[in-house]
Amino acid sequence: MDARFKSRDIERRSLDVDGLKRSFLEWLVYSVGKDARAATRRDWFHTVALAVRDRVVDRWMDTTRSYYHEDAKRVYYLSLEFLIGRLLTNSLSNLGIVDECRQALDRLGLSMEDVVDAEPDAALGNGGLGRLAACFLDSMASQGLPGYGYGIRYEFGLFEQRFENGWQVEYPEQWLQFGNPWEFARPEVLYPVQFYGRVEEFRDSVGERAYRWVDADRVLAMAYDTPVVGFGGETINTLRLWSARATRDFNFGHFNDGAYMKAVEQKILSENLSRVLYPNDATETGKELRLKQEYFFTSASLQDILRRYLQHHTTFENLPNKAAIQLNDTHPAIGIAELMRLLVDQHALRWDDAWEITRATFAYTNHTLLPEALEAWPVRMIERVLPRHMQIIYEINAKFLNRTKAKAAGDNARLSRLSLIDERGERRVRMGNLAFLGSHKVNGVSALHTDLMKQTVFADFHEEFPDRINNKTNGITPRRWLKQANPALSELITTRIGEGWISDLSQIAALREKADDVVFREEFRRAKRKNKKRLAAYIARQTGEEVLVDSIFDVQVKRMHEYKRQLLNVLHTIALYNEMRDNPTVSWVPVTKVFAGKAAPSYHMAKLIIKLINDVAKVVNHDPSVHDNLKVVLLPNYNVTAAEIIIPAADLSEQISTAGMEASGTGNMKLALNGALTIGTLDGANVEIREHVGADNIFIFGMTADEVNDLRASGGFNPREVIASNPSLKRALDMISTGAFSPDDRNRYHPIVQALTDGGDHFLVTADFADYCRAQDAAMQLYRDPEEWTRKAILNTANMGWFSSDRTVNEYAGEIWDVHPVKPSHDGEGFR
Ligand code: GPQ
Repeated sequence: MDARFKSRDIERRSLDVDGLKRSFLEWLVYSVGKDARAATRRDWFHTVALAVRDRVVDRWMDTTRSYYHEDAKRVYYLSLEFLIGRLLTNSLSNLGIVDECRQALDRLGLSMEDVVDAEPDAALGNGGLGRLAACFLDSMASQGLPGYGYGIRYEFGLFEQRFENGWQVEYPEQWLQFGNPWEFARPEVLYPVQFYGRVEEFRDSVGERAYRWVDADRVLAMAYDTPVVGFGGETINTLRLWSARATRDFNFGHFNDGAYMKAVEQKILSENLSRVLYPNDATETGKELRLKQEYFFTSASLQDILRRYLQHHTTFENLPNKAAIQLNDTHPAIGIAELMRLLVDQHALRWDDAWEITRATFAYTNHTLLPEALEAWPVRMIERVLPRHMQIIYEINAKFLNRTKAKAAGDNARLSRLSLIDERGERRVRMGNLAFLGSHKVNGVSALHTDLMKQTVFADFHEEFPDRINNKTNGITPRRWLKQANPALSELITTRIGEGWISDLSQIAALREKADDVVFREEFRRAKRKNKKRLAAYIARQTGEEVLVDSIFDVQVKRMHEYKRQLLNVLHTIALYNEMRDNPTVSWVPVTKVFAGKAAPSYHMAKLIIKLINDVAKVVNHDPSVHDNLKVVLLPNYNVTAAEIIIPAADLSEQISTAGMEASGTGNMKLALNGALTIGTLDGANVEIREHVGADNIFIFGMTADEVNDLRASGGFNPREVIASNPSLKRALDMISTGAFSPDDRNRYHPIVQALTDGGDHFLVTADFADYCRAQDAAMQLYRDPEEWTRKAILNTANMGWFSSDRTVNEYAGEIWDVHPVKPSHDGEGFR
């Protein structure tokens, strides 16, 4: 081999400062096409990302090849959302070369922060569901589990949120505008996906009735692969995202007619499939394009999974032993009908065999009990878009109901609840029921949520299949959410207990005894203060507002949703504002209320709440009578990157949803791990967080899920009575309703006041207000005692080990997937 080639080859893998620096310069010139004098920050980001990617590729291929050679059972995580955020720090950190990279950049006169900040935030998701998928990818790779992510390569991620005159305005998020250095396009990995057309019945070679789907439109799914670097860089897994391409013969007829422009238009239209992420969170849309997106990525993924399986097998009975497919919510649930179609129509399996294989392969995770979020596609629409799948769904349903009917002994109400078809009003396919029936395991995402699943949405199915529902409490990756986002605290932790916690978060329990160590407390506070300064600077940049670093940073960051009750927090803010104004001589604990979160563009109430927060901020922040003791900020465009700055700086974590409504929450875990004390209801995973951190180290308030249920069952309550009996609540609401925060439009908040009063206050904001204020007071009193506060904060961090997504993923691997770690062999050139 040419010696020059060889040395460059080695250089590509070198992990020391000199080697990194040399390859940065080489990449800058030969791949980005700039010299150091002309290079922009973005050029440097691309340069560094490409050089880092070089260091990943060999091990990535080793990993893939090891899975292949061992014919290992793989898990396929099908998700319409992956909220991965930036990847540069993540890759460097998991490869263990952050410092080397910083020094190499330093020698080139560049700041690491500038380079890191030039990376766009990959927001291919809305909120918790999408971020969970990203945490799972990290955990699977970090534990050597053969796990693949499958999703859509949206050209536009979740919209960029700006505030104009206090209102949310959405702008397109063009994250791919300047190219994506992490991905590899795979133009040869291409699968056809069909829509529309009709079904033809025929007799197969042995005279059996068979079906084929004809006259359909066709698009192609093209793969883009992103390496997923596990901690330590041993295992590099794959996130495969599909992009829609028009077929080459697309409407060839138009060309013959000379209607060239029309053909090109058609091509553009068919590629719309992967254009944009739906911005809904925990709501269903019922749009045909969304259904097509779901089928598009599911079908392509299944074709890819079967192709991989068939490399080693000639029959399908071993599919469940070689592939576990996890459905992240019902979005890919059409895959159950699609796998049946592929097995029965294309591979000529008998129905019953195909069904057994399908059920043994799929598992389903439910993420919400909210009825408005449960997908139900009109039968009419599925019949038109996916005619063969509609037949298959009918067949699955008929066989199931026939078997149940005998048992149900004429209980028609029960039968109609179990049906895959909702016959009330326009007939619809209940995707949750399909997912349940077509899976061998169905899980909820916190202990409470799983219990409620058994009692509510899936009560009948649970009775029918008592072993199917199981719990897998969510988790978060400690790599991104502690090591990378909070270097100050992670370095402190590592100096005291070593770095084992990074890959085994249970080891963080060793910090418990440090809670009583005054020196450690001082250092813990110093780390928090550093993060608060960083956030204060960010707030100033983003909003122009100066906040006190020594105030309580009281943080509520999450999607804007009525059930998450940002309104409860706003009402407390107004009440506190009034108290401070009424008692100017009291020495108040200064408070900074930090909000961030996007509202679905069509969710008018959530957008009105955004405007209210901004209006309240305007009044409070400019009122000299509160002496800077209270500040309110709503940070724009909350995303993973913003979360990484906000979360490490929080003192108080707001987890205040109406009990029974938040399936789990994962922000609650990130904040507690970073040493924030939680103020929260007994909802979702808050219940388990309390068990782990201890009831003394968390501020719990409000009604329980059972109490909420009983109250609603007994016909609700009268919010007007509650309001009348609580002067501070009454005053706050009166101010909102009379325009104290909206002098330019005094009726602006009528819909909010209406919802909280005559509307019946469905989310029980007024009902929980008094107890919430009591908990807030307790938090403020505690904050006056920094030693005690810090002790509790340390105990939060120390007791959050169980909430690592490594633990969660291991539970899935052991109890649902039956997949095992594979150690990639990195031996010898021949293998590369
Ligand atoms: N979740 Cl159904 C979403 O983020 N989007 C959704 O569409 C649905 C659920 C969340 C859920 O609200 C949180 O409580 C969970 O922690 C999260 O999924 C992950 O399970």
